[in-house]
Amino acid sequence: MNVFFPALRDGSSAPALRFGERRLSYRQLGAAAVPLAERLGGRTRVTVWATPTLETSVAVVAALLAGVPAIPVNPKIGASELAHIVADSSPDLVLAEPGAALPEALAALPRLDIRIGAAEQTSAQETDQDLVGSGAAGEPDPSRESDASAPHKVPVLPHEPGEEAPALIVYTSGTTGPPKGVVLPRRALAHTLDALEDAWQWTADDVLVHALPLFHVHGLILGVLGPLRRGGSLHHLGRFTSDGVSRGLSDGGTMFFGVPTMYHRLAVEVGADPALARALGAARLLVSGSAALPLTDHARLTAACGRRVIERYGMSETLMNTSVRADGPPATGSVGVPLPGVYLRLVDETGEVIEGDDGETVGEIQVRGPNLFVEYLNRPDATAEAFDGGWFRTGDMAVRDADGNYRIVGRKATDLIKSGGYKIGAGEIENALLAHPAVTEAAVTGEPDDDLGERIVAWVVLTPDAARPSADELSDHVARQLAPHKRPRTVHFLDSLPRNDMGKILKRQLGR
Ligand code: MLC
Ligand code: AMP
Repeated sequence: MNVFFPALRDGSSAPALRFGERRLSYRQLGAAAVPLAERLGGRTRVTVWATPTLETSVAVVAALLAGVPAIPVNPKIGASELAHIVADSSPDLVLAEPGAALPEALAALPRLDIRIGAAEQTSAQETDQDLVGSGAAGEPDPSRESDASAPHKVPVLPHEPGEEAPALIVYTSGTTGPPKGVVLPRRALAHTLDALEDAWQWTADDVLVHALPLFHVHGLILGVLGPLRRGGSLHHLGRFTSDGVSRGLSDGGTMFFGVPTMYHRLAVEVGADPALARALGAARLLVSGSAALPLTDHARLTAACGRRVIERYGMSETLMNTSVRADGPPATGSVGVPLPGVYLRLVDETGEVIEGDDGETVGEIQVRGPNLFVEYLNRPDATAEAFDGGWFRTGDMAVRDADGNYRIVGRKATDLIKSGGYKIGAGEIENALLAHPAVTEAAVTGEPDDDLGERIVAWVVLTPDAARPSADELSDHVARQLAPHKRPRTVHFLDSLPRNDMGKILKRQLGR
């Protein structure tokens, strides 16, 4: 039988999830997620208001058990991006933690609160500590209790769906237009997590520490579903601080996952913080992903704590493709070798496959394997365009060395920006700026930034006679329409944008 989380079936009192001081054992997680999964039966798609909480984790586990695709949504999402996601995915329910104030587009949908408290369906044999589910407010929260003395009770899991059933729909930015919904089947999730078990020797004894958001692949699939599939545990820090990482790793953490911006901040602070250096040095594995980690940060961290950070390379559409192996050579500065079962090739601009491994010839990475998504929701055109036969075109440019390691050297599209590990399309920000009444022309670029990797920069021409907005006002406008991490960090006001004879904006000339 197809069981996504074997440890849930055992229903042990081993720790599964910890957010701050709130914790759930596998038994408690099963007792929360199984009744919820039963209530989700028959739904087509559910939106999850993806705060970094136990509730979000329980909701996604329940949706997986029920075979109902879940759409995790950034709780800081702006109005127009949310309107697009709701219209595109037409969810029939929203799952949220009790008390969460939902924006209009979600408040209009049927809502189910994820309560981690005493269950509605109680039985005479159950003690308070057994009662974890979508119950009434004000009842004891077992996530704050010890599970050690609770009687052993194996939850009855529903029959889980087949491998190709869609599990998650994750929205990701493209170069133009609004974000696309990436439909990820259970097969892709299971394959990626099991390939990482092999590459990282990830076991039930591992305690993963991280502070990633739960509405993208990195934090949700690797960071929550990963430990739960292994029978290990997650300690989520709520928000990223170097202090939190130091404390989390000193308190039993064995692995840390972060984006390069987090590692950069750790690298800046670790030299003057011996406790942080000790904590990082004692971790079994430090993994960076979602963007490139500069060699200077690698070097600073290794010098201060004696450990190497390993990089893995993935994408919303492909989940994980490659990794530096925990049991392999360090390969610092590369994203390592293909994961088991995943095939990569490099293709030059004429469409020819590059056969050599000279570490110098640059080509686009194309990927094939069970880790791939099914389609972009409602976008057969975009899905067809993304594939070259059975190979997915990543748009990432790389070289391959004689040991089979891939090194990413750039991106095909200049209109995709990676800032803080988030992928952001220049086009969606330009459209948001153009929707402001004072803006008549807009161009957006990504400029190098030590902390964020790339910083969003806007170049705007104002409508004659309109009241002149400040840079902050335009930046806030984008944050309100899209999301705070999509706000331009700098806004330049110009009299006109440089264009070629066809009227196309010459972005490379901006700022020169
Ligand atoms: C910034 N802020 C401003 C501002 N500039 N507010 C007003 N005016 C301005 N001019 C706000 C920001 O919006 C943010 O608000 C806050 O100030 C702090 O900004 P920051 O310091 O720049 O960023 P920070 O919030 O500290 O976040 C850094 C970070 C974050 C690294 C913690 O970027 C992050 O969590 N990144 C993870 C991205 C991720 O998970 N990517 C995975 C994608 S999956 P507020 O309100 O937001 O706090 C993928 C596949 C794969 O890529 O391979 O993994
Ligand atoms: P997303 O669409 O948000 O899932 O982002 C996927 C993109 O992140 C990839 O196409 C790469 O450009 C980038 N990426 C992910 N991991 C790495 C890495 N380790 N090094 C460089 N780029 C990365």
